[in-house]
This record gives sequence, C-alpha cells and structure tokens, in this order.
Amino acid sequence: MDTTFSASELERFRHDGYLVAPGMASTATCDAMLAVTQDHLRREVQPVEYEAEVGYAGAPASLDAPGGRTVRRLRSAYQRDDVFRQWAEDPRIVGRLRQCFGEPVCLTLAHHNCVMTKHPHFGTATGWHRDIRYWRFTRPDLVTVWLALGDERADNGGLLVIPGSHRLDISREQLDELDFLRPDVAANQALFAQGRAVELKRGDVLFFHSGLFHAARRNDSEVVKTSVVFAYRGESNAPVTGTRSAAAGDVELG
Ligand SMILES: O=C(O)CCC(=O)C(=O)O
Repeated sequence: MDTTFSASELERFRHDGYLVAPGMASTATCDAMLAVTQDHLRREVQPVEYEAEVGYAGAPASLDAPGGRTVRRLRSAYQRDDVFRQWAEDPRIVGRLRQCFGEPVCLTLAHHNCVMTKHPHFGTATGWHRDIRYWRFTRPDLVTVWLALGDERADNGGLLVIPGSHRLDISREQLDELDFLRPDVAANQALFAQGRAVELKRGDVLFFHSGLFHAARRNDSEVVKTSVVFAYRGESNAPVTGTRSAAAGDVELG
C-alpha cells in the first residue's frame, strides 16, 4: 500500500496548491459510500444543509420554495457511518498529509466533514474563495481531501482551481463581504483567466491547500454529483480557542 507522495508529487502540491491522486478509492468503497449517501438523502438523515440555507445566487428562497429541500451537504460524515470514518482515517491519506505538514495529522471535525451533493436544477454555483476564509487556526495551512464518488467535470459542477493561488497576497479590496473574489475587480479578472477545471474520475482524490482559490459551476447534467470531503491540519496548528473551528473537536491520526 502506497502511503506517500513521491518527491515530485510533493513538490507539485507545494507549488500548485493541489494534486490529484487517481483511483485511490476502490469501486467497492465508492459503492458503499454512495449507498449510504443515497439512503441518508432519501430519509433526510440530519444534520443536513439545504441549498435554501446556503444562500448563494440562484438558490431556492426558502425551504418551502420549489427545490428548497435540495440537500447541499450531509454534514458530520465522520459521525454518520463507519464507511466514511474508515475513509477519513485511511493510512494512504494520513501518510500523504503527514508529508505535507511535516508532523502528525489531525482531522478537523468542524469544517467540511461532509458529503457534498450537487443536484441538477437546484444545486448552485460557488464563487471563487479560499476555504480558510472562515476557518480560524494558528496558521492558515490546512489541507482539504476531496473524494469523487462519480466523475466530476466543470459542466456537472466539478471544481475549478487557480493553480498557485495559495501563495498569493490578496488585498481586502479584491474580496466581497463574504471573502469571495469580486468579479468587478480588474486584478481578479486576470486571476479568473488562470482558473482551470479539475477533472476527476470516480475514486480519484483531490488534495488541496486551504489557501487555494477554487470555485464551481452548477450541475448541468441530470445526475447528482457526490463528493466526500474532509479537512486536516498538522497537530501543532491548533484551532483558535472560542471559534467555530475549535467547537467540534478533532481526531488525532498520528
Ligand atoms: O461544490 C461547490 O460548489 C464548491 C464547494 C466548495 O468549494 C466548498 O464548499 O468549499
């Protein structure tokens, strides 16, 4: 079992802020996760975040509006089912993250820790942002691990990234009040032009730095896009006491 990035992969991750590890999850694992996801979607097993609660442009106005109960995230994936817990703790993920952080790894339960579902019709687009924008840790240096349970492309709402943008200094004026890159700022137009789609096949895993700007479009296919997403930190990078980042605890993975 390969539990490490090669030296050139690690170098690419550090430079670009993201890296795809193809085929890390087996078909059986993906099937098992999809079965739990579909069951929990059907039964609306809480905690769930609905599109109406995300509040992005084009989202249903309320839970009672058409499409209002479209699920955006099945929250607390780690606590939901063993199949997600085992994935979150997979030694192939932990070993790679230990290389990235240069120290033992902790899973943060406060952020991501979810199954993201992007539905046709009511699933909304997400503007360019850094995950770290509303996370509070000693250093802005976490890694998100995104597993595709089905193929992901720009046209079904797959992620777009700006390579190397985790290393950029961004001025306050470039961001709106929710810390999304403002489309009306010229400097941002140049950044958007560097955006590229990350194509994932079922079972592929995208590792990306919490400072990497990313975005996603609507899902213009007829199939729900499903991704399992966890966030990790190095053990010395503690959440700031009293913030949401510290509220849900974490799991020491060694
Ligand atoms: O699936 C999307 O629309 C983007 C999700 C995302 O980037 C996030 O939740 O941080």
